[in-house]
Amino acid sequence: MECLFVKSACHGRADVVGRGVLGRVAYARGGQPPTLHEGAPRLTVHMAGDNTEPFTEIWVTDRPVRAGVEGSLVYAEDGDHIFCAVRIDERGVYQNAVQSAYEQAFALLSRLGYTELFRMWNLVGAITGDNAEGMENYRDFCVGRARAFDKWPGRIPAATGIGSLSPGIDLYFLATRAGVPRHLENPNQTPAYKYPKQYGPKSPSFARATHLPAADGSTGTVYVSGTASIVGDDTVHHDDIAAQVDATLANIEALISPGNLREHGVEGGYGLKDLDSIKVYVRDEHDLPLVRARCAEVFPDHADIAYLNVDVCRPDLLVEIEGIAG
Ligand code: 3EB
Repeated sequence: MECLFVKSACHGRADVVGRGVLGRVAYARGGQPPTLHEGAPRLTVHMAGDNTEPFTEIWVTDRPVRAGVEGSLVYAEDGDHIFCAVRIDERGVYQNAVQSAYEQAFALLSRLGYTELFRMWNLVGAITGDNAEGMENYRDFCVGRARAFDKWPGRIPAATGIGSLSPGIDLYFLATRAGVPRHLENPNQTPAYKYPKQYGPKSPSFARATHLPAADGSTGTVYVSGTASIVGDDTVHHDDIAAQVDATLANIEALISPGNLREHGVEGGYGLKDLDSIKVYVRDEHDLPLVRARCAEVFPDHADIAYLNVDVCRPDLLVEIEGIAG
């Protein structure tokens, strides 16, 4: 399985043609709920605006794919991996709908035998705005997700939790067979699921990264969660975008370093030059040039890298970065 970013103009790209598609996520200037499109799940999320380019993230495989719809979930599986997407429409309070969407996804994964989630994306409209009861939408979301995970025997994987530009919540998941993933924490950050109550009644359910082994015994793939300028549980470098970018990059480096992988029982290690499928979320449009310049220096020239101008889940966070090391 492999992740590709495709600009709308390159539809017939050679690395997509002839391969199985597990899912397409269009990062676009408007949203559409998930459906089956040309035999594969497609979800369109409102994440691109005037300052950033739309693109489509495509999960491809060389194995045969079977796709389906179950309730509001759309999914495709190849025997090793499953992609699954669901949209939660705008409402006054999200927690019950979030819990139910997660539980439906978990039930599908259990039924089809993909009992280990290894990556999830949570794209939350008005993420730092308030719900109908005056609770921040992100905190409301975290309550529902945490309740679903409380009842799930599997472990908590890497994730992105980030703003989107329309109301409602888009979720998509990747899962695999039991016993395969290892979930990683960052020695310099408090595990998010142990954040203190000041950040919300239920702490965010995600790991800093998830590792999947390679078939040939090499180091394998590390799915790096959305990472921000947080040390311990504190936001550091308020109002300083350059310093927040550097603290974020330092967090990613520490997370994927040989020392931290060894700590989690994984041989080998990675650096920023091993990242691909990178998404860089920037809150303020006027910070985009600085962030683009810094990322161009540190990430490989050949990497797929997308910039998104959206809100981050704490008002004091100016940037969040995710990627895949391998
Ligand atoms: C943080 O480290 C920044 O709630 O799924 C990053 C990745 C963040 C995932 C989530 C939130 C989530 O707390 C925010």
